[in-house]
Amino acid sequence: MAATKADVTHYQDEGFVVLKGLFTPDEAAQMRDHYMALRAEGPKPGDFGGTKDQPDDPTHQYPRMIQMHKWDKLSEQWATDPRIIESASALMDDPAVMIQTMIYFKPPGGRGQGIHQDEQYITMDPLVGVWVALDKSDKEVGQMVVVPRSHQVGMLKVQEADTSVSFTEAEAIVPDGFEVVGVDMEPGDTLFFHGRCVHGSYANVTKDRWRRSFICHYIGENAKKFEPEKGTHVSHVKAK
Ligand SMILES: O=C(O)CCC(=O)C(=O)O
Repeated sequence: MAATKADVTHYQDEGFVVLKGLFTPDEAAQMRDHYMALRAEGPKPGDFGGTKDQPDDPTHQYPRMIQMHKWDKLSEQWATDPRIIESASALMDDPAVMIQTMIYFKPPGGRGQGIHQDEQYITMDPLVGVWVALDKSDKEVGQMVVVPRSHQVGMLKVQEADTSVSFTEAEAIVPDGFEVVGVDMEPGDTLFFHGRCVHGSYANVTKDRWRRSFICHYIGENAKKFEPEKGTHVSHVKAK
């Protein structure tokens, strides 16, 4: 069930699209169980628990894993699933090449990630982010938020994020007139967002619900690397 023509139009106009039920709830549960088991094995290369100024953030106990496809067969299989590859290729209008995998656990009380454009991290275009919900994802658990049509305004400046709610230290400065919108998702629903669509999340304010997500990034086969203008890359914000 790859992206339809209507999905492509929505993505082009708004900068994101949700493909409901791209993965089944059973597949989402399998991913969840798999990554909890991997996490329980202990530290993995590239673990990121967020800025150190909030030592009580449970994300430090459940750090985000990265590039699992390099050492875990199932991650590679899920990240190259034809449902994602065909959809990402149609949305970018360029054959999709997988470049990054991540699993963000966001346990109860876990911080979110300051809003940003992915091209403020990965300076390649076209780029698409793919976010598979592994749990029910709503406002309370710190669902994904997006800024519709922000992909049309070019690269935005960055500033220091509020690290009491963001586990990363930089965020995009969103121009006036744009709105931050939450995206409700069920396990298996998959959000595709343009490399310049501002997105991120707030904290999980529940005491007992997790918000796990499998996140991958793809570039177009014909993507070009670009030099970020001063003040538009997350590395241009001082690390805490
Ligand atoms: O999962 C989140 O809360 C944010 C993820 C994100 O912004 C990203 O992977 O680029």
